[in-house]
Amino acid sequence: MYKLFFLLIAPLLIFACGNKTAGNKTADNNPVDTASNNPPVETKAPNSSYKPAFKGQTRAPGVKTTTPYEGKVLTDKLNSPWGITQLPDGRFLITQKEGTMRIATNTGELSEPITGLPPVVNAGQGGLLGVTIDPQFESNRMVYWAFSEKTPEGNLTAIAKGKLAANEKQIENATVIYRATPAYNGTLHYGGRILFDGKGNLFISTGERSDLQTRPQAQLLNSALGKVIRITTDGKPAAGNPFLNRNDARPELYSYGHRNVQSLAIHPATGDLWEAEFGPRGGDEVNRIEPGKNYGWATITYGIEYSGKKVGDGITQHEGMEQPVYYWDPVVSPSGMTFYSGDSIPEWKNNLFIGALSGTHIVRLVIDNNRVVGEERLLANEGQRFRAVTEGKDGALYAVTDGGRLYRIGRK
Ligand SMILES: [Ca+2]
Repeated sequence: MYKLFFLLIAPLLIFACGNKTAGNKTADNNPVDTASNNPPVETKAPNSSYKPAFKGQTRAPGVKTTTPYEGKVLTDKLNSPWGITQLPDGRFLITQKEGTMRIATNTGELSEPITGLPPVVNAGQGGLLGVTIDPQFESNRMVYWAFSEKTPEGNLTAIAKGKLAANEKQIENATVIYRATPAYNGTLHYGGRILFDGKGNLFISTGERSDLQTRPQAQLLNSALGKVIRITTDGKPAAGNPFLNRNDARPELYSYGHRNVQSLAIHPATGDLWEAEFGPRGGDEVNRIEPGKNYGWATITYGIEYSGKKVGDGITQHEGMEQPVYYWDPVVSPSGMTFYSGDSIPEWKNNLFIGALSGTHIVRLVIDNNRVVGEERLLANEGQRFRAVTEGKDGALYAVTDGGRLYRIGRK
């Protein structure tokens, strides 16, 4: 009761006193900013002593969802799910790391595993990864997915497409349309998200394969490692890609300088592509992706090596390299994400929701003018590694976890 009194009366008192503390000035103008004095959700010490490039780039003020909501476990019978996308009829198509897909109803009934996909390297961070469906799925039943493929030269992130059979038991005519070369003998940092760009092309994300040997390729335009890539549904470079006219660059590249991108989403109001990527020890990032730009890894980072040493020269800013919109130190390990475009929980509109693996929660970021102005942790008591989040047509969020759960997070 006292708190409520304080919230109602304090702004009046400040106003009446002529407000010498101007920091909270916008509080009455924008409901998003009412929490700008709240402490950040992160309370642990950072690994590095790096300073953010601008206010709010890390440890934004904590916010709290006010609409009553609940996270309900619909099933716990999935086997290491990785990607999730909604079908036109409201059910969900979900990949399992082992190399199969399942269909789940929005009450949690699961189909038998869907087979017929090319073999995957189900080891380390590899396996069957992200999935999306064709914008014309209702007429063509086409599905697109990312996976770890074994080749004679090593493993790589590959993209394939195929038709979901009428009986929903197989993928028919599975065809690999793109390979993010070079291959490498390792099982880490495959990236692996995939989504349509709104113009009929596919955005896909890769990783730099983790080792010091392959890491520099994130900066190289003649390598597909550590990139966001844009291709047609036939695997060709998309029209309008930023490096189409350069001899020294691969035409499928869209942005570069990434470490390991497991999150891609398009902002429902601006149409911009956003991504999140894993940092090393500290330095997980959220970026707004513009074509042709360099996102800095491994020249700039807010993280340090797992050994505790600095990465490269230990710098966080460099001419010609983009600053992350937001970063975490310590890490949360951001995997699949989505923007919320529904009306069911009004304060979530255009917020970004990210599955956190080591963080074992769902990150909610309130974004205003391409900056993060609030952060909340959802379902932090569940103890689950959240692998991916998508939005349902019913205005709820649906999330899968490494432990095999499918959650519905919606209005109570
Ligand atoms: Ca970066």
